[in-house]
Amino acid sequence: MLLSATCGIIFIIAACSNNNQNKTSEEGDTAVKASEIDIQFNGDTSSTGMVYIPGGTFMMGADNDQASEDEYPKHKVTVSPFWIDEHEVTNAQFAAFVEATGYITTAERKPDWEEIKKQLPPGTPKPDDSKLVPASLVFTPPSEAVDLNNYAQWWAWVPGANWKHPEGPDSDIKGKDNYPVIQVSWDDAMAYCKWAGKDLPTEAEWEFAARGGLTNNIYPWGNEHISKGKPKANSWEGHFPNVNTKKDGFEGLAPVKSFAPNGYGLYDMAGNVWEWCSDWYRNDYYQTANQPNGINNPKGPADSHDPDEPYIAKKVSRGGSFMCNDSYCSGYRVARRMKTSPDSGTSNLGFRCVRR
Ligand SMILES: [Ca+2]
Ligand SMILES: [Ca+2]
Repeated sequence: MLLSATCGIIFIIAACSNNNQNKTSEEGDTAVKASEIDIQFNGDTSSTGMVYIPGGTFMMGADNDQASEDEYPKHKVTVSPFWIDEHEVTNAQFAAFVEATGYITTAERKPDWEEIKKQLPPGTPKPDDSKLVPASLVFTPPSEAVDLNNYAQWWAWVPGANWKHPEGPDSDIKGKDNYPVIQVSWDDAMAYCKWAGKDLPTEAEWEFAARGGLTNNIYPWGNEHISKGKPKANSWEGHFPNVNTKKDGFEGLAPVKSFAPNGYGLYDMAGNVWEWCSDWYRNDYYQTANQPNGINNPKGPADSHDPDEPYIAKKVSRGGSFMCNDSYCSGYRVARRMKTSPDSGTSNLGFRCVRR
């Protein structure tokens, strides 16, 4: 449960307080589904803004005693060469996609109770209609120290929150063209990829790229602890989630490329926003991926299982965010795995793309 910081609308039904019940989405209650929007490739085959990753063989998984069970066993993986975005997809890039396609993100659509209840324990009552409105999960830090096992204390289901209004209807992204886009679901990220003629990275591609050509390294930059030396990533410094010392210069999101790149020239592979991968999440997947001769270009398991929330199918995300520190998730480690339902958008989750 500790790592399951994000799990979409399910979460409000279980626990989340709604502190904006009387606000309505300015985007309206559209019920348009992603599949009803025809996304066409924009025709741009250039590699502008992307980095060539040579491919190779590496040991994937746990590197230190902070590793959680799902990072074991460390196992041999080979990935073919690919291209990957040098930074997280930005608001400006996502805006261009929406402008070109008319795409409407998950958070801008009215949730479908028939779909939601499939992800809940049988018999879960339907939530109040006031909660089944276009909305997204917004980080709302408490003023006092709280029990880190209860993430409902720092997440709020906020009607009207979406990629253009990341903290709710009264917020916007003016002047933040070069910030990572947030409040985007896995479905939204895949729609963007389709338009861009790209794909989401597999979990193996992501980790290979994050390691930056180093071997058995804990972080994208090597093994020096994140809090030592000069700031290396946008993380949470201080006592999570109520005290943020901003030692790295940023309380919340940072513009992309605010910190030094890793050995492959990739920015923010640690911190800023978590990044969606294409794979389903299974806590035990590495046990089946662990083959004597290694495994080539793994694409993840055929289905999802998270023992913490067994009714919810989840996709993998990687790299940690501005909300990560050692007391909570240490998500900036290259081996750290996160799991999130594909219909969820949050304040600390974005993506970058690959082309193969
Ligand atoms: Ca920070
Ligand atoms: Ca990142």
